[in-house]
Amino acid sequence: MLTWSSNLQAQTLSTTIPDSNSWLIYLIPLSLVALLILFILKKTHWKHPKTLPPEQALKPVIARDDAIEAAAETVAEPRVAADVSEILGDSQSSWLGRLRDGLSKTRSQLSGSIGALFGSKKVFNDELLEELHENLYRSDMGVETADRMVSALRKKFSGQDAMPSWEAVAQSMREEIVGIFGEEPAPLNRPTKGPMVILVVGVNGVGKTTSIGKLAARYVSEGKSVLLCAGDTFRAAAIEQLSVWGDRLNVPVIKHQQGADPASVAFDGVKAAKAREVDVLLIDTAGRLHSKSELMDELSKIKRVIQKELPEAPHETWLVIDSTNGQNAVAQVKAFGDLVQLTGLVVTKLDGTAKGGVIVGIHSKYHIPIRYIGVGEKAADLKEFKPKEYADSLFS
Ligand SMILES: Nc1nc2c(ncn2[C@@H]2O[C@H](COP(=O)(O)OP(=O)(O)OP(=O)(O)O)[C@@H](O)[C@H]2O)c(=O)[nH]1
Ligand SMILES: [Mg+2]
Repeated sequence: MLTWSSNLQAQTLSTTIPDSNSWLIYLIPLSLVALLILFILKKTHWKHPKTLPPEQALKPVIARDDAIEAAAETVAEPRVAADVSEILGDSQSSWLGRLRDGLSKTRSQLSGSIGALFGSKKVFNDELLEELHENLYRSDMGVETADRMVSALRKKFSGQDAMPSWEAVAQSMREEIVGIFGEEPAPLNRPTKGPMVILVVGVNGVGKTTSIGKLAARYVSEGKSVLLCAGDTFRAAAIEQLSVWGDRLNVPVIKHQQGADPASVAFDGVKAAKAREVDVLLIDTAGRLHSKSELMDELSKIKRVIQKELPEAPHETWLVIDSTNGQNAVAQVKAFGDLVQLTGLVVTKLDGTAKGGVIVGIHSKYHIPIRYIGVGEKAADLKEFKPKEYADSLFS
């Protein structure tokens, strides 16, 4: 009876459940189809965030943290990043043209006057060198630099029978200038991980905010993700000015209301930069002519507060100076340098002065690297400082 019923059960089972081999027949093609679907999805939808097209990569990330959410509310609406190449639209050759045009006043002060001097004199003597010294000095190169250049020329050309050609003298001065700066620019203090934080300081009207906008354009064009921080809360117009750059470049801007504590805006900026994993954070600051103690307090508070979020920040602190301010700009380097540790200078408005030699004077006096120079109001008019390009544009 028992045997009969177990046989019956076995028969019933064998008719309703397929054996293990027939399951495999369905399982294998099903798995292959699933794998194929996964492969197609990965190819079409899943990309590493770093490889997103620029217009998507620059879209603000939804922040989870409360502080960042508050800041994210004020983020500018993204626009198409292709605008950046239109805004910059510069090639190396057009930059050299701009640089040459921008330095034309200083060049005529140097090459024009000194060239004419060499054309009018018949003998290479102390009198000629004195006049040459005077011309160099008038370009704001400073006494030490003028001394150095004159001694180099004296050493090279004194005692020669023939008067040296202007071309030979110009070549000598180009070499001296490149020698003062060195061939290679000082390396930037880059973070090993996380955003590079650049704090931009300077007195009012020197071109801080405009330079930040121009720098942002340049970094975006190099494929970097950028965040701007409106740390100048003194005037509503200053916040607006940075926001306009943010809109133009499709770059988010962290900002608070006018009158807010600049240190807390900077703190939100660093926090957002970390959360969004941006490459560069540029922090604008107010350009009031502070008394020294107020300036010290505000800048050191900004530094202290952002270091709570990112201990090694700011990686770079750049002082913006207006070259048309001449010796006043030199004094600003000293004043700010005494208060904050400057890691670079941005020298603006070289197009508006015959005293563009001030760059050489400042560098040989304070040995602070010149990071960027500005030769006009357009975004493409600010570029990395290269001593050879500068020297070639001055003496030609
Ligand atoms: N010609 C010329 N103008 C420049 C250059 N850089 C900046 N400017 C102009 O200088 C003016 C002041 O620039 P801002 O960027 O507002 O200066 P700021 O230092 O931020 O000023 P505050 O915020 O008031 O302290 C603007 O009209 C800029 O267009 C330059 O290299 N050449
Ligand atoms: Mg400003």
